Amino acid sequence: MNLTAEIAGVTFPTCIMNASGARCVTAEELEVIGKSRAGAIVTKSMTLNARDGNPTPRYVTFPRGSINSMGLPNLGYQTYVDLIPHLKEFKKPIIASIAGFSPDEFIDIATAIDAAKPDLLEINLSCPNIEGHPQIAYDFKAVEQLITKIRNVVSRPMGTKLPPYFDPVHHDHIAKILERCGIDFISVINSIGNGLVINPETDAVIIKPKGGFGGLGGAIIKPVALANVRAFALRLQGRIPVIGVGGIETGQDIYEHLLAGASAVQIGTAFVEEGPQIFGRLEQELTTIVARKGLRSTAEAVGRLTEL
Ligand code: RRO
Repeated sequence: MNLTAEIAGVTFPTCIMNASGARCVTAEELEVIGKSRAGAIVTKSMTLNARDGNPTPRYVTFPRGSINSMGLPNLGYQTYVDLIPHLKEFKKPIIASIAGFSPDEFIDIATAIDAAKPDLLEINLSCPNIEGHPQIAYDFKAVEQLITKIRNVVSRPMGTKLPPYFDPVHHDHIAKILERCGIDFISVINSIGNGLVINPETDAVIIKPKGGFGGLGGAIIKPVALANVRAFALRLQGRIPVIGVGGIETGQDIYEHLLAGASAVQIGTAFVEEGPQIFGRLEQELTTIVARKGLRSTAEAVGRLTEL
């Protein structure tokens, strides 16, 4: 079975990789991904300076989901710049995720990381967990201004990590902006921002930052993820490939993302919970399903969803 994917001219040995944020902060964690069957190494979103992140508990699972408010813990972009040559030894694409607290920070980080030649850059416009810093992706004017500036300093393929949108008008609007700005791929969705999970035994929230509000992930978010993959795939028609993220625990979930129009997928909560062996398991499960459908490659499944 051919499980490869091609995104922005880069070939991925399989279409299954980690999502930014999941076990990908330290050199050791990134090496584990490199040695695993993951089809790429995706870094944690990197900021100008190293960050410890928010106070704990800041990531908790509950039945069929997770809530996090990590607060961008990462080693600072320079450490990742220095690490990229080593990570290239694993012979799979490297996606460097970047996040800034101002346009100038985004530009400084993008300039430096671009020079280190990761295979692709993923611009995170959708972190929900920093107090005083709203998710940029919900401010369409700010998105266009920021992406235009970053595009000017980046020569590598460059995509954006988007949050879920909940109205077709918003999908229309953001898709047009991404096309105008020369974006090479999108990853959808980031966690569903600012959910609240309550423990009825303790009458308390389950994570500490932001009064218990945090980004939702895991199986419960799959329908929202699929809707966003589908909405963007229909609008972008392959001109900008879509990486599907959200709610993937099984090969069946990946198959659904492919049908909706994802060319590749990223695994967040399930990778955190299961560890690196998840990539081999998902590969096997996906292979079985795609073969049963009579297809020779996962690429053949992309966008085949039918409507009633
Ligand atoms: O670090 C985080 O709190 C975080 C980030 Br940057 C993000 O993009 N998405 C998320 O769920 N958590």
